[in-house]
Amino acid sequence: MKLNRRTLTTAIAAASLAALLPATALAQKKIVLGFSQVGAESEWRTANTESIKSAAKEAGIELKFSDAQQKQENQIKAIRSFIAQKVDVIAFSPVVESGWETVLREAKAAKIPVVLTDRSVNTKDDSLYVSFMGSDFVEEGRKAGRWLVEKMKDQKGEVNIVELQGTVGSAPAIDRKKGFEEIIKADPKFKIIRSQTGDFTRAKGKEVMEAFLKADGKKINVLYAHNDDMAIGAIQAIEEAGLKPAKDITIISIDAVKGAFEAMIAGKLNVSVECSPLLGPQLMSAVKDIKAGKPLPKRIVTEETIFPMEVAAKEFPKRKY
Ligand code: GZL
Repeated sequence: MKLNRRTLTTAIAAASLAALLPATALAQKKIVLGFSQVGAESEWRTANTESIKSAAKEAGIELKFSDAQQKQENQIKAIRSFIAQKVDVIAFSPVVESGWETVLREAKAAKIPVVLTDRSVNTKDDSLYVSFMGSDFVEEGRKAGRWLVEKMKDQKGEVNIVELQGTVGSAPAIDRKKGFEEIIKADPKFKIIRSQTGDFTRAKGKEVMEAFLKADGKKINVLYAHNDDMAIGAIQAIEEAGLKPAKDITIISIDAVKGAFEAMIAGKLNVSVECSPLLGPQLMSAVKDIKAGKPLPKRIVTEETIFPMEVAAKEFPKRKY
């Protein structure tokens, strides 16, 4: 191909200019992270979003953030958009466990590394993501079960439990149910008499608890809610039914958000199992490691504890979410 003099001159000028660019300018090209968030369905999610946004700012990482309003198709659209924009890394909290392989293969084909945060995906091909960082939801369910077994150890008769499940098909809903049942099945006095999704929201939690109370009111001894928002909604329904939450009905929940501490201090919630949303700093450090070519563990588990109402007032001032 014959280059005319003009093109040749321009090419040489451009090459010399690039050579003059201080290396730091090239090295300082900002890392671009595309993040697809589940939605804004709970206090936990709001705290998780805040942690990611503030940590990206702190780390000098350019964040492209998308809120999927709890719809998988919106998350898939967002991931495709990040691929088209050629971001450096993609991270997301999958709203449900299944249906991700096609879009994750597209990210792999585009050579864009993917980090799972908070919730994981069902896949046989774990080369589709670099690392999954988040809580052990089965263990959270076990902690809830162990607390109940201890609380009811002197209870002779049946313990009738109603369960507010999280979003159908989501890892936390599946695993929190699994862990809780693994523990209570050891004693036949524990019976889950009703179980239905409240989709992790206060409104739905209240609505479903109203239906439980209408059907089984006086028979209900325990409510096991997969998150604090549904528990708080259910507390409203229990009070409107003329019953005393945490006394007439023992209430166990998960997340340990501010609203849960307020309910425990008010004597309306018995216990909340911690599930930390503060994944932002860990995610940004992982993104930087990926860009620096450093290996990451496939699974990074968040360390967590449990807060019974008796310690709520003392612990509340120390809480970060
Ligand atoms: C758990 C997270 C769950 C929270 C809910 O890591 O995925 O989703 O428990 C939130 O509050 O809606």
